[in-house]
Amino acid sequence: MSFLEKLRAVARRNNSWLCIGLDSEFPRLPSFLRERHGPSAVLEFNRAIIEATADLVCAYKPNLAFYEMLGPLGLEILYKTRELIPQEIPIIADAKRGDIENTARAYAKALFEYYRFDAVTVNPLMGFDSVAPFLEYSEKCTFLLVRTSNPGARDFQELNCDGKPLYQHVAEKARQWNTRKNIGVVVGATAPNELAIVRRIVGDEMPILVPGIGAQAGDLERAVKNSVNAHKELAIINVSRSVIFASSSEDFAHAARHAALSLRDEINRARA
Ligand code: OMP
Repeated sequence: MSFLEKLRAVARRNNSWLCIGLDSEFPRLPSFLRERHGPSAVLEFNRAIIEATADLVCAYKPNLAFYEMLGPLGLEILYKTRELIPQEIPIIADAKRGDIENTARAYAKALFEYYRFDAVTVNPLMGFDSVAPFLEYSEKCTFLLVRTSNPGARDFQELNCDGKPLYQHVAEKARQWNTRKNIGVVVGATAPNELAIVRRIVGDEMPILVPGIGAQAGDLERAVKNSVNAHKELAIINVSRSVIFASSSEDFAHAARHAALSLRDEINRARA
C-alpha cells in the first residue's frame, strides 16, 4: 500500500486531516512522569498520547531531534514509539535530511528500512541527486521543504531568482520530480498566501504538510483553505506542542485528546 493510499484510508476512517507531532521534549514532559521513569518517560508519554488520539489523526510526525537529544536511549524510544502506533496510521519522520547521493542513500535506508517510517522530510537544496535515493522507495513519501514556517524562511526561500521566489522553483521541481507519485511538500501555516501559490503549482495529487498551527500562531482557517486540493483533502495539518503539552498534570493525555478533537473539528469546518 502506498503512503497516499494509507493516508487517505486513515483520513477517511478518522474523518481527520490532523497530524500530531510527537515532539516529546523530555524537559517539557509532566514532572510526575519524569520523576517516575527518568528519560524513559518519553516512551510512556508517547504511549499515553497515542492511545488517547489514534482515532483522531491522519498521521503522526515525530521530530527526530527530540529523540536524538537523549542519545542511544532516545533512538531506542523512537524505534519503540514506531511500534506503539497502529500499523494503519502513517508515520512521518521529521528528519530534514539532505546530503550527497551515497549519504542520502544511507539516510533513506535507515529511515525507511530500519525504522520502517512511511514518510520523511528532506531539505532539497542540494538538488536532485540528494533527493533521488529517497524517491526510489516508491511506496514511501518524501516531503520536500518548500516554504518553511519560521521567520528566517524569508532569508533565502523568498529571494527572487529568475523572476520568482526560490520557494516557487522548489515547488516546480517537486512537481517535475514526482514521476513515482511519492513526493509531498512542506509549507508553513504561517505563510497562507504562499500555501495557495504552492497548491496551484503542485496540483491536486500531492500532499502538503502544513506545520505552524498553535505554538507558531499560524491561522488555521486560512492555512486549511489554501492548502487543500480541489477535493478538500491532502493537506496534512501538523500540530505538536499545543496538543501534546496541552496539560502538564496527570490529565495530560485527556487534555491532548481534547485539544486534538477540537483541532480536528476546526480543520473539518475550514474544509467544508
Ligand atoms: P509546533 O510548532 O510545536 O506545532 O511544531 C512544529 C513541528 O513542525 C516541529 O517538529 C517543526 O520542526 C516542524 N516544522 C516546522 O515547524 N516548520 C516547518 O517549516 C517545517 C517543519 C516540518 O518539517 O515539519
